Amino acid sequence: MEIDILSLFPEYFRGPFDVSMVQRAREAGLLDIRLTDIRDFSENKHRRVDDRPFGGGPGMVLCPGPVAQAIRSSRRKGRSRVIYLSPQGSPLTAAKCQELAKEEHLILLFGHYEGVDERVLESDIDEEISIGDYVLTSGCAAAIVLVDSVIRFIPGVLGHPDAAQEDSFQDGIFDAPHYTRPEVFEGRLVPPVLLAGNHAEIRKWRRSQALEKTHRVRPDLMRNKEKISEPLSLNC
Ligand code: 9D3
Repeated sequence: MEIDILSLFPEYFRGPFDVSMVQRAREAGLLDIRLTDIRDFSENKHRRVDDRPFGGGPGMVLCPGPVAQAIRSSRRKGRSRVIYLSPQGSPLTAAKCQELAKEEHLILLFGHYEGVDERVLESDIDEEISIGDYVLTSGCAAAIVLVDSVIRFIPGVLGHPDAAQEDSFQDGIFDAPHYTRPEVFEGRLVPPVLLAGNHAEIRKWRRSQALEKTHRVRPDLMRNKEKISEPLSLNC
């Protein structure tokens, strides 16, 4: 997969994309990330790309010209999906990440300052995505979240081919708790079922723990889940 990130701060991304999974995916040739500075497409000698909003109001708006040129310089006919990250977009979900992972080329754009001139969104954007109902200072962090959550679904990026599918949220409930050595830590014991070696019991216990926590913390995720039933004995 190829990803072009269009922004005013290409340096912002160097750290996150040069470590860990992302770095591994890039080295394995599964992922190619290009960072483009929208200022390179400025139409004036001061490299300005923003201006005051028509109609008044606070802040600055990214001008359509440089943004359109930046998108069009990255775009490849019929092969690119152009995503605008903004607080007004449709929410990013596991299903959306999985769908985006099938694309061969993503172009990511986001507002700096108050946002981007609406006309370039109309003419050059395929879809608008938000990463959640809270406000960031810029879309940079949202772009990192999108890249990270999408590339997990590219075959070969995670060590084990089914890992992405098996993870939390894929089937709509939380992960079960994990334990490792020592068996006693500051007086706290590892749940005995995990030490007894009965794998059917362990599976049952993990499922009940996952359901119990999901029910407690995110009752909204429990729709369509099997009822927390008798043999799973819960203390709620
Ligand atoms: C006062 C109006 N604000 C909109 C709610 C302006 C504004 C705030 C923050 C415009 C851009 C931003 C920066 N955030 C993003 O670009 C962004 C974002 C977010 O803030 N929350 C969740 N998802 C996203 S995706 C891009």
